[in-house]
Amino acid sequence: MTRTLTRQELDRYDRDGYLVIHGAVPQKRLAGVIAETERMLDVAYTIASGTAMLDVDPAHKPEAPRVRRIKSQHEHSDFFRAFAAEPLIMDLLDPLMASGIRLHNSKINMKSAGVGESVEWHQDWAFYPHTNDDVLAIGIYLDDCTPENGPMMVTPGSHKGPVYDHHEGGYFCGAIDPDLIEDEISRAVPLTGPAGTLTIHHARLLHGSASNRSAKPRRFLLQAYAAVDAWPLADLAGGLDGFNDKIVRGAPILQPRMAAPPVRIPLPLRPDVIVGSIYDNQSILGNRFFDDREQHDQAALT
Ligand SMILES: O=C(O)CCC(=O)C(=O)O
Repeated sequence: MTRTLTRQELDRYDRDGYLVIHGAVPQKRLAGVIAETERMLDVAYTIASGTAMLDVDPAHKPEAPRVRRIKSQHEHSDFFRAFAAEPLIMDLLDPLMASGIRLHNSKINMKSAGVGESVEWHQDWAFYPHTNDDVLAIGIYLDDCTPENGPMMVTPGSHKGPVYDHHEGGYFCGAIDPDLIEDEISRAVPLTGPAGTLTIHHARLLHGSASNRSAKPRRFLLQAYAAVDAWPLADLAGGLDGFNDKIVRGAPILQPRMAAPPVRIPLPLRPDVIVGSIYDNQSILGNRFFDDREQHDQAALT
């Protein structure tokens, strides 16, 4: 059984830029997602450093794996390729994307108990500006998420505000100097809920999350989507065929819809930073909001 967003939810999404839907993913479906996630992590015991699929912490060792993120799970798993087009997600998003739905990216942030790293404040839009901003991400908590284990924090309504600079020293770093958004951060709310809770957040919404110092893991699956008529300004990964292959509902078009949302191009990249790791990318931010970097570096030494 699937459902679409109610009128009330659509109004809230428009006003706040996010939604939290408890119980959205049935237990049986969630169990399948968790089983496939765990299967993909098995390889962590055989690798000494990060791969195209796994982003690992500097303290990672094959005998004591520390995976921060599974990257682009839809490219490495048939299960997740299909899950990108999961009807329960598609039917929810349908009224938000009239021209069809294209997957933009996928990931599973692991935020393991006691060590899970923070994600500094950012807007996804800064990473992938498009011709219009019908761009969003759904998240599914694979574990119960409480204020203690690093919930995603969001600032309601910020999707209608400025697009902030995500550069440091002239390079794109995927994070905002917290001094620039002090007021916004002070009114942020945590998105919590039991495992199976589904979140939707607009690509321009300000968000971030603290490290997980609790004894409970907080795994969070994210799938980002753009309306089929929203075309990326900064890259067309995989050429036109690859781009069109990512359509999960609807048909290809060659006429993007042009709107006028504010944009800033996420370039240049610092040459010594690993492309595809938000953690490495954000590590060049001088003024951090979440204070785990020191503890994290300490852990990496031990
Ligand atoms: O895992 C989180 O809490 C933050 C997710 C996020 O913003 C990201 O990975 O881009």
